[in-house]
Amino acid sequence: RLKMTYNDRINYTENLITKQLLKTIIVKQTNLCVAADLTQTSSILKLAEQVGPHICLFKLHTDIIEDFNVDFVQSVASKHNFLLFEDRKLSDIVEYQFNNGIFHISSWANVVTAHSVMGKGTLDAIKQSNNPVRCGVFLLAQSSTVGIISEAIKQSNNPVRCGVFLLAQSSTVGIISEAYTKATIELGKEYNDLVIGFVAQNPLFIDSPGYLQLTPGVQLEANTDNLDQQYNSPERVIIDKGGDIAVVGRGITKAEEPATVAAQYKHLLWDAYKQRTQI
Ligand code: UP6
Repeated sequence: RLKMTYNDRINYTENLITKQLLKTIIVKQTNLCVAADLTQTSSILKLAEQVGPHICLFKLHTDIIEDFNVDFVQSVASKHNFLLFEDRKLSDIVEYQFNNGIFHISSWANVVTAHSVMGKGTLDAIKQSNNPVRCGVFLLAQSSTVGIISEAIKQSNNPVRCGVFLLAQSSTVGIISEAYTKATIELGKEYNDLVIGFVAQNPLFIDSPGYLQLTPGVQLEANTDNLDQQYNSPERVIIDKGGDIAVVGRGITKAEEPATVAAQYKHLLWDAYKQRTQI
């Protein structure tokens, strides 16, 4: 997949969301996904207007939004032709997480992330209420952070008000093992109509051009966010790390002029793609 163009790869997938995403990437000439990790709908809408022309995907963590309502970014998404992405990392009680609560993910998201740790049930639950598929899935195969999440939890939970259980074993037929990444990719391939690709940091599944690699941890300036995040440059992520779509959050959201910086990332990422595919 690494040397192939996005256009050539459309024919290698039957997944309708992957096709739609690839077409958006080609038409807008952008493989940039912006992570809108903001807590107010007004700031998210403002950002969507600013970066909209430069992105293929707009990624949200709706559970951090304080005044969430279901319709709030849908009109900006169609105006600027990008897909809406809920980075929920679904894993537990998925049927309800996907359909219910106050976020109703299945009613508006085109793309969602899932953990493979709980096994097939996660994908089956998404499939049941998503047939025909309207929302594609990225499986988390590798993380861009080092270590475990305890430092981040500790910092905002001091003095300790909320205890944490870290999942060391699952009660489902899970796949926690040294071969987790490999097993995740195998699992994803079983759900090719649902799974768009994998969240990863290295060129994996290179013989499967129908799947997309989503790579977070991208920034021009920083190497780390002083918690666990590890950053690579746009060029490195596309050329060396095998990313097909790069996720940029604070590199753009914290900039004084998000629109200008998003355009800069878009051009660097697209040039890197052209270099990788030699077009
Ligand atoms: N994300 C990662 N690493 C992963 C998976 N997902 O950083 O392995 C997500 C985060 C955040 C975004 O949840 O929304 O990508 C990265 O934001 P940043 O560029 O501000 O670090």
